[in-house]
Amino acid sequence: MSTDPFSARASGDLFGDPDQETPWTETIAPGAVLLRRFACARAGELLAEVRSIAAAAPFRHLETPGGKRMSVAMTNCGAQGWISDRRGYRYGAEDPISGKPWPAMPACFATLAREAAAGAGYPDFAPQACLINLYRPGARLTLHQDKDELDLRAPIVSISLGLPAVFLFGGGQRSDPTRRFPLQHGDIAVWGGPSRLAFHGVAPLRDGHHPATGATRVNLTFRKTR
Ligand code: MD3
Ligand code: FE
Repeated sequence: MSTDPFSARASGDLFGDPDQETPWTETIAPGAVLLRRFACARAGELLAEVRSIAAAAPFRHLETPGGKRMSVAMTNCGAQGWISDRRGYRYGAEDPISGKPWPAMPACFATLAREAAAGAGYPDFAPQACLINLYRPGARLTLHQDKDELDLRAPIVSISLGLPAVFLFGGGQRSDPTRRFPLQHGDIAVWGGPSRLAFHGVAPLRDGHHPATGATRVNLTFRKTR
């Protein structure tokens, strides 16, 4: 895949945009908070960092332990990165493609993730891992739990950029009913406490164009892995 994941038009510097929306907060379940449009003002800076991370550690389609190719393309930055292969799901310090450490987590990533966690009631969040998910039309994440982290007391912070997606949010059992939440460019979700092990997924991405990312959605998830 190309090292420049977005369209040529993707500059996306919304700072100072008079159309900038004022952020607001929605609590969707105990411990789960949506900070709507919270990342809009910093989206251009975040996406420029994603580009330079992808130049060093390209987006790739991982294989599940069952041998299926994931439709979402992934890369990582930070001390630890999430990977999947025939041997299982895990965190590791090196990119298996290059054998080198994952690119460092940019200061603006860590700062925004910490601010978002604090805004949702989780002070002093210090993420070790940032998984970067790239969705093209049709890409999806089936219902799953995030349980590869050793410290489940810390929340997960998720930043959505580019095309909108429908987030599926269930309960503690796979069979629990799911609710659907549209996630837009600049939305941040924080999941912790009683919601930390909730089943969740992302519905297939609809085709479209976003001025900041072209025909893609980018999601950053920040985690404390141990
Ligand atoms: C709800 N990513 O990478 S993060 C993932 O949009 C993942 O790419 C989604 O799920 C994406 O694992 C959304 C949202 C998220 C993360 C952790 C959660 C939602 C969660 C943990 C508990 C409940
Ligand atoms: Fe997840």
